[in-house]
Amino acid sequence: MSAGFESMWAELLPIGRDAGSGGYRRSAWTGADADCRDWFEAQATARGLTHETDRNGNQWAWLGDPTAGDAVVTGSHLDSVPDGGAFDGPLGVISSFAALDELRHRGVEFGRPLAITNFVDEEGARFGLACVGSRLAAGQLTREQAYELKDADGVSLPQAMERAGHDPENIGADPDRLGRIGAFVELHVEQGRALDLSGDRVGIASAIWPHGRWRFDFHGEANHAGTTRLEDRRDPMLPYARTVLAARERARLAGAVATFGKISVEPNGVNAIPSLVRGWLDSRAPDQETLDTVVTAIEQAAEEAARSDGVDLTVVRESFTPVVEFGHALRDEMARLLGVAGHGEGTGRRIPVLGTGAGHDAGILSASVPTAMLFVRNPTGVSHSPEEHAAEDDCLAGVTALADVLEGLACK
Ligand code: HGY
Ligand code: MN
Ligand code: MN
Ligand code: MN
Repeated sequence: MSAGFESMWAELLPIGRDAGSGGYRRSAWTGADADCRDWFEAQATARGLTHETDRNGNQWAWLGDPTAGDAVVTGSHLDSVPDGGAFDGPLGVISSFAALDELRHRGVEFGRPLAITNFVDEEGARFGLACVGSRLAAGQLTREQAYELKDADGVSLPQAMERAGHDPENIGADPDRLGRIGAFVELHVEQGRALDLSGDRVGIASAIWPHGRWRFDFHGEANHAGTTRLEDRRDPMLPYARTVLAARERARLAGAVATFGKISVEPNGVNAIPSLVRGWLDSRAPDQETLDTVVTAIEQAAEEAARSDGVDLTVVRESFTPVVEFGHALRDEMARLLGVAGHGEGTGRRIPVLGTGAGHDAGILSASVPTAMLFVRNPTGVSHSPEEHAAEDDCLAGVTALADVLEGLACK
């Protein structure tokens, strides 16, 4: 990797990495997150950029006047899912700093302010809602709603912010700040294999699938695991298990995806039949109608299963992100700039344009700001796992592509 890229990677890599799993545990407002934020500020300062943390905890590193308006902004996030990979988020932030280094090396002259961002709490791993920092800034999450968010230990978001040294008093919409952004480009490791299959190093996002998170609460009756006859049980684990299997089948039939990846059981004892099994569904689909169909089918299957086991069920939709179609103006300009710069020549094809089922801050911001995404090839497509990977030369191709886009957008 180029010296700058390599040294940034080497500094960031150990932060929040679990020695056992090799995965990352960088939940928002934890110690690991604080170390990542310190790293971000040091990178900004080392480059003479003006570092600031906005009211919602998002970090910005500015080149030029932050108040001038029409800024070109690039960046991503540094937090991770539990035992997440090294690239999801950090590749975008490191590539942004490396692309700026490349532009300075080219000796370009900037005609617009440039900023690099780290959006806080993109994964939503701790408080259950993804993209908290960008949702707050974009007014898609109110201060009141944010104050309701609690982690598994009952620590509220504002408490966690305060303990991490960030005053939560003024969290909320930041229209002036977003109004000063003329274009936002997020580089991200692809979370899928489209580029691997097409043989391209980089690609452009067309859309983000509609997706959401639903909480299924199966209420049964706690009882003794050893003395309660099977016919006398109201065991919520059974309808939960049936629902997990039904979700996979309904998603397969609908051409969607559905995952029950998180569960909580009360009282959670080996020798106790649970009183409550709480399961979280993450479901996504290429379009809204398919998503509605598959979630309705899963809810119906859960209700039938609960009824047959004498268990009560409540379903709560905890979050939802509608389909994001990235605007053609910036997306096509990015494709033009990449074409002019010769990206894709190796394959003789135009830069591939691909949809994704993964949510991103860019998806949230696209409602307020012209936004585009650049993907870097992931040879296995694996993400949200310690196995997540991107090859060195693909990462550097991503940096060059981002630099070419930023030069075209921000320079005279
Ligand atoms: O869940 C997502 O798609 C994103 O990685 N937060
Ligand atoms: Mn992610
Ligand atoms: Mn991400
Ligand atoms: Mn993202």
